Amino acid sequence: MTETSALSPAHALTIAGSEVTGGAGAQADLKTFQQLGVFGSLALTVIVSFDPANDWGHRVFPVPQDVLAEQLETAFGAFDFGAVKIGMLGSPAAIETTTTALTAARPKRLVLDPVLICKGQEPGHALDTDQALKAQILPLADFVTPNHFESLALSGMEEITTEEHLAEAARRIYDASGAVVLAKGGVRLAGEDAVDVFYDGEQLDVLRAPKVGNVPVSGAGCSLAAAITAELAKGATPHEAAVRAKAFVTAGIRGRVTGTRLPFDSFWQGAAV
Ligand code: PXL
Repeated sequence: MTETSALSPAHALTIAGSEVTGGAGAQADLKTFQQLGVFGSLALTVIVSFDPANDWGHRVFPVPQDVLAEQLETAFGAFDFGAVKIGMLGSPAAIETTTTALTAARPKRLVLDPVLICKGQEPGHALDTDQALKAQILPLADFVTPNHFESLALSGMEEITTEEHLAEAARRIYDASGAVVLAKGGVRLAGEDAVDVFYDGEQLDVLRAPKVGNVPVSGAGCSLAAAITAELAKGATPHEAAVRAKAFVTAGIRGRVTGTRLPFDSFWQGAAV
């Protein structure tokens, strides 16, 4: 049975970073919420720009912690959200601030996109953030959507090269956290299909869609977790939300923005249903 949210339209909050070009991050979340008929609010954690003169390297400006805390106080003061998404927090300090606010507000249906690093960043960059996310935010999450790299980090597995490995990672992450898992294979697993593994402690379901190219599209992961959040806010079950979000992401990747000066293609939320 699905239950409907008290607010109409359903409301969702994202706690996320700005990615200036607009395919990923908080912009992706808000566009996804809108496209799926959900009223979106945002607490901004960091502001990401790139350096066009230096191979489009990431430049990350953290929002001061008191400003993040004030945004969270406002958002939770204003609305009883149907669901809340966590995207890029960016630092142990932001994780601490967010944990404090979540522990006080106890929002329903917390979806964690465990963003450790962005494409193109060095893995070593994120170790302290990785530890803090695992220790503080993951135990609060109801749903988590790790990509290939994040599944390795959160499951402790040494390699994920097959569907069976991905399923094992989903099981381990569920067992450790109690959160429903959608572990994303994306273009990292060989084969014709982009495969994601859903696991909620009882049901293990492998979601498939034909791969669209072999290069990751910026914003696909953010939009997937945002679509799950939107569907949960509207009253979907976790499995229904995962299935609908997968369809949304497949459409947005097919309709991706190409041919810009950016070194990546961008997900287009407007293409998706
Ligand atoms: O796609 C991961 C991601 C999430 N959030 C922000 C980002 C990125 C990648 O660039 O900038 C703010």
